[in-house]
Amino acid sequence: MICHGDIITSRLTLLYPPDTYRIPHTTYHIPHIPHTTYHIPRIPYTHTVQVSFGSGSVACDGTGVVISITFNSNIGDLATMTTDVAALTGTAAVAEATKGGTTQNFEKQTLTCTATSGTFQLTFRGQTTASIAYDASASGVETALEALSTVGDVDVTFGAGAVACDGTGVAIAVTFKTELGDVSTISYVITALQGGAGTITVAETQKGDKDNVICSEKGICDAATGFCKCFNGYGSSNHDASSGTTRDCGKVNPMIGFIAPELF
Ligand SMILES: [Ca+2]
Ligand SMILES: [Ca+2]
Repeated sequence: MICHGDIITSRLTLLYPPDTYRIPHTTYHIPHIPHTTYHIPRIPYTHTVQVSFGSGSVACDGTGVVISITFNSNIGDLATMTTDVAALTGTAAVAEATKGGTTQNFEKQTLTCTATSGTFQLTFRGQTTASIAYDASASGVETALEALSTVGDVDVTFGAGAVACDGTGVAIAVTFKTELGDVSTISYVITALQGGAGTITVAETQKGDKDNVICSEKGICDAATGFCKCFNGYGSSNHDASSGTTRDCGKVNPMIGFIAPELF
């Protein structure tokens, strides 16, 4: 069993970019898959960090060096590190610079349409919608966007009212549910909007920061089908940690099985 051998060789620490995984003394299933694509589930107390100095190239000096430590693979608000300076001529202090978060966000863009007649079009990633009436419903705008080959699933809501545009401006919130990460900004065509006098503005109200990686790093992409073959414990998601139809291995399912005792 190839995977079995890897674990023995690496003495409980598996190196696989971009993270280092350390297997704890607990029960996890090791998938039986080829060495070159071996991966194991992300485990809460797995650690890799990035370290940088605020200045210079040494960790300490007579005036104080800021050592920034970013926890790349630990999720959430972590306990503050402690220091042992018994063997140091000097002092060390620790402060939390940025609190770790547990959620990632879909991109949300808000268009404000001000017009009382005519039509407009929206463009995303080079594809442009059919004409959308100034008084289209939220579902009408959503359907127009989802007809684009560059858009999978978006949610569209209005800040007020039931029409896309009015004389004082309607906020049209577009949330990208399948285009992950920081996506490009929607642009628009307004030459037919209120005889060219209508306006649309666009603002990114939530930058998307959901990861967009092959099979959520929890499976193998089958190039022939374009679908993921997920490791045990992972399945299809809705891109938001719940069950869905996207075969991306982004849903955590109950773990089954255990590591053979001889591995420890
Ligand atoms: Ca939708
Ligand atoms: Ca963006």
